[in-house]
Amino acid sequence: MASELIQLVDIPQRGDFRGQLSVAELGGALPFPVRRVYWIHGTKPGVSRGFHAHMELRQLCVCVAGSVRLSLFDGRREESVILDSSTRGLLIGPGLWREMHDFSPDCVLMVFADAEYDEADYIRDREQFISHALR
Ligand code: T46
Repeated sequence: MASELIQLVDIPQRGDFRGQLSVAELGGALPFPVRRVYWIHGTKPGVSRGFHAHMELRQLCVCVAGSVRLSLFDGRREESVILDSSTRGLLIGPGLWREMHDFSPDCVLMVFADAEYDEADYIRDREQFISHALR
């Protein structure tokens, strides 16, 4: 599935008779050098996360176990996608409000980011984000 907001990239697969092996390599699935990797797991039932945008950060989100619904909003349009495969990742560029919903109990969402953690890069107020996005 492709749209302006939802950018999915295929993760190269190197599995064989022993099982699966997925590779996220610069110049392949990763269009940016990775400076940080984090993963979200053990999410409590009914909990949603995100509710912010980034001013500069670029990320690739890969759901390596279970499933999660990710929605993106650019200030005008909102689209969502279910991530439930370690063979595809969602690229999230700057200037997009993101929310994560419907985590399965076994969900492990791995995120590759192009910068270290910086709280100053976050916009956590939705109205402020909309003003920023529609400037
Ligand atoms: C994003 C979505 C997809 C750190 O100290 N270092 C880190 O690298 C991260 C990611 C978070 N934190 C701290 C900041 C908060 O005190 O961990 C706490 C939880 O972070 P937050 O509430 O921002 O988590 P999510 O799941 O709402 O959002 C995260 C990322 O922060 C964000 O960049 O795009 O996942």
